[in-house]
Amino acid sequence: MPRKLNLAVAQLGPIARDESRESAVARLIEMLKEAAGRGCTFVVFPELALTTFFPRWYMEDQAEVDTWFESEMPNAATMKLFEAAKALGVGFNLGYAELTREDGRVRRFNTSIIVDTKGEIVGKYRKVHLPGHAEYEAYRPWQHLEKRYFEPGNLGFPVYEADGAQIGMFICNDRRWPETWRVMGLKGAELICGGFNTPTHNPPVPQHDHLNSFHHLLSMQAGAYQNGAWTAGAAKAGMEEGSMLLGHSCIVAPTGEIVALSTTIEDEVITASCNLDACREIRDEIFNFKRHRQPQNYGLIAEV
Ligand code: CDT
Repeated sequence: MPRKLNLAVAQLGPIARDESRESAVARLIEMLKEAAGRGCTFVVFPELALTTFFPRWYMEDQAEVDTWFESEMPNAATMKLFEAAKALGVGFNLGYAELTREDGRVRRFNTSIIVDTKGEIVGKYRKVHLPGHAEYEAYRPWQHLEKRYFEPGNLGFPVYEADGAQIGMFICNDRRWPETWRVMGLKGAELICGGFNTPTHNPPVPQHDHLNSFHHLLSMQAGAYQNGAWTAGAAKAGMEEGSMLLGHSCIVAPTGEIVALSTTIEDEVITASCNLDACREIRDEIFNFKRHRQPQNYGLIAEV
């Protein structure tokens, strides 16, 4: 019997700046229920899924910045999501802004977690590749201040076992980097998933704007095929506070084939039945890392 994971990706439409976390969580729970109704046992939610994409605004007051962060997980606003997941027997991957005290100082990360079907957090990832800039740039209609508000993740690219599946996470910009996928591929990930907030206008290179979806799907499909893993990406999509965000949430098979794709830029659940054993076809026969990799020639990739 092949090992099957009934997987859902829950895309969010826009979250307004003044929308409460409670409201966002209610939308996530609605989609969790829909996914459960379709027989799914794991749901991928977007990056920073509890609030609007706040790095589009320049803020100098750290106290104001910190209002966008969570210092506990679960917390009062998200507890209902954890309870619903446990009651429905559905695990999930959720992105949020994390404020924590580590090494004697306050630290802020763009974070995601894996919660299993018992409602327990079994894995955490902190975004490694932070795009954008750290200072105000007047020419941009919207800022992209991830480099100001977060520090790069310090957990590497871990792979966790959750309900019998080997699962790793990316967060948005990470998906464009082959190193992200390869490290988790080398660790045996069967599903590599995450969320994204991708503005369809990129001010430094507007001549690429029309290629936005292509570059997203190219990255998701290459990551899947070249590592023999299922990949899943959940968008925060649509016109959010005047900034258009890409949709095209997707589930991709280890062959690189897109098996589910969102068709709206609103809250939308897409699903696929994922044969986890299909990873072996690529890992054994095409990209058999043990037999064919030549790491003695790859040194430059890991040098600064
Ligand atoms: N959220 C996020 O990482 N977005 C980036 C935008 C890149 S342009 C600054 C992305 O790679 O989709």
